[in-house]
Amino acid sequence: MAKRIDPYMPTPADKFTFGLWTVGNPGADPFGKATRAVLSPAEIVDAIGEQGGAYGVNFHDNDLIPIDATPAEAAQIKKDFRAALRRHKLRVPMATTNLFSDPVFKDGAFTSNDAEVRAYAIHKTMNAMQLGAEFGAKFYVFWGGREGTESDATKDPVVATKRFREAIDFLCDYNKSQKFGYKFAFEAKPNEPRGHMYFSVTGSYLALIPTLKHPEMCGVNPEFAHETMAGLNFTHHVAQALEAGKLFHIDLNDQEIGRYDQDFRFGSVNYKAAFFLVKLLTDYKYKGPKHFDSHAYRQSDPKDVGHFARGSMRTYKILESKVEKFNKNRKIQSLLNKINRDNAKLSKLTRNFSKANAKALLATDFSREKMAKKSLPYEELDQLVFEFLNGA
Ligand code: GLT
Ligand code: MN
Ligand code: MN
Repeated sequence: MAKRIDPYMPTPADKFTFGLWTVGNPGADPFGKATRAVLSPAEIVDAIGEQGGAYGVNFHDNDLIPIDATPAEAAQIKKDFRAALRRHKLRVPMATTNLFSDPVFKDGAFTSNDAEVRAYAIHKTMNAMQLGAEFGAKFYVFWGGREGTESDATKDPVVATKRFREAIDFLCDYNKSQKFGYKFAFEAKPNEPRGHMYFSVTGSYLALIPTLKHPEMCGVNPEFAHETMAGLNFTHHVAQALEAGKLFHIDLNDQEIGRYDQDFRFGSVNYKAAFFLVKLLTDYKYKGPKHFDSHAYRQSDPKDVGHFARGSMRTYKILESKVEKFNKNRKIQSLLNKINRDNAKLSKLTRNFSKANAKALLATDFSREKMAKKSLPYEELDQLVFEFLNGA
């Protein structure tokens, strides 16, 4: 009997990636110790590779090389890591710097009030960029984990913005001078670990980028949990980045609004929000890596961590196949057609300003009452979405 092919089996073409800190997360939290063994980078690569279908593994400098490793230790770790990547045909698409764990960054890195700390943060990033480049990384993520305040008495937010820009401009030029070929991707977060983080939403970075020295080198890495923890609609933020040509990378996970920083498995909390995100990425042909920045529940043993990793990829694939069906669903599409009413004559007038268009528009007679009476059967549409997603 022929084997049935699993339609949801991921392949490297899906560009699913995991961070060393995600599958390798040992389950510690602010209230309790680790519940799983700490794995070496090579062991984490094995755990990811064993699931099959992943594209790559990302790291912070210190996920791979501990901050106080000797040169000999570093060389051995790199050797083992490289061998594991080869074993599983995994690559390193993205690298980043840990600018948040060490006590030196207790009050920020690029925005610290201390010029010595700011310089050290840039120096650490330069070395981390070198490390990522050794493994072929082409995306470089900046998550400002400690950039922010608890009390606004402590820092001037305008000065902080200028300091952040200065650091990025320096590093963009360094990227050029070393010919690393990185694309920088900024990741926003509203809070945790700081009380108030600078650049709290993706749009904050979209506004910063045009003010940089090398805006073409810079884009964003939005994370599902981050806008969501502030109660915002993540998909809308991603859409704005996409539309601006700035969606370089994306972090997929899940989060309940109003709770602690959960980093749950993608799609585990809000199925509907996950579906509309996958729909956006599919409809607009997002081609960058899809990084699962999440970790298994604290209760999970290593086998269950495998379910977490496989589940993350399967969920995406399942939602992607739903998108295709959604876009072909006759009832849904005919409703959408009804709702989107074209008017070629008026659109021609408003597309571009000209004195003639302005005059014609002012002379147009609009009936507010008639317009307001046009039906918008959104209840019908949203119920169809529910029934479609739940297979009724
Ligand atoms: C950290 C954070 C993530 C960032 C990582 C990159 S580290 O786990 O919670 O959102 O993407 O620095
Ligand atoms: Mn997160
Ligand atoms: Mn992230």
